[in-house]
Amino acid sequence: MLKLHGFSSSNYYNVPKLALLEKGIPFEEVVSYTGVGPKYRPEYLDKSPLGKVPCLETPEGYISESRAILEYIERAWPEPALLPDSPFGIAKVQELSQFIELYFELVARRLIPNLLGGGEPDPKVLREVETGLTKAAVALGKLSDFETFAWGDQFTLADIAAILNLPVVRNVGNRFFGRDPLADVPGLTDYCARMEERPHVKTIRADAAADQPAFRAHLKELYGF
Ligand SMILES: N[C@@H](CCC(=O)N[C@@H](CS)C(=O)NCC(=O)O)C(=O)O
Repeated sequence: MLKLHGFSSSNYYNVPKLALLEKGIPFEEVVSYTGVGPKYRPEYLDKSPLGKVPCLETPEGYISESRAILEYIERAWPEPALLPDSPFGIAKVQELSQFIELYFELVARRLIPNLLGGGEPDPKVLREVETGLTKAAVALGKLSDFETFAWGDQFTLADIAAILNLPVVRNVGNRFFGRDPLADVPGLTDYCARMEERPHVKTIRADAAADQPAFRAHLKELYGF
């Protein structure tokens, strides 16, 4: 059986986890927290070379990087499809997924240590993050109207990217800028509310909440916060 290594509080871990749940593929979860290095679980580096989660253990070996894992899952279990069937549709779903990761997740991520550790961010970083997220929020409306799904008429990898990454952006914005950077994206708030009703999204949220005490204890032990 496939084994997914990582932890349920991680948005990146939840990307392949939600894909596996949506496709109904059986898998086992192996809890593995971050901070891997010479002093903490160095053996995990043989599975995921930078110690990042997620990592998927397959009968043929380990795969790190959520995008590569999604590619493997989609090719190995094409049905139910999480990509449209036209080349253009596939490209548009990948475009939106990549847009969300590069211009929202990776920008907001710069403040995650502050979000987790409680310290105040460097004002320069704060300004850069706010500028980047504000610009991306305006552009997002050009890639999706969020009328039904993120792209097209079916649930796709773009929905997975949106559902799992955009809440991080909202948390960072609300905490550090005192506002939701996504509040004015047309259709997005209703879309997010609809997506939260999906049974597997509920599972993801419940598992993330259940993981919080252990993840917090891990952070305290490893980094002291
Ligand atoms: N590009 C990677 C990013 C994964 C990632 O950054 N995961 C975080 C947890 S949410 C992590 O493992 N951080 C630990 C580290 O960077 O050392 C992917 O798509 O899988």
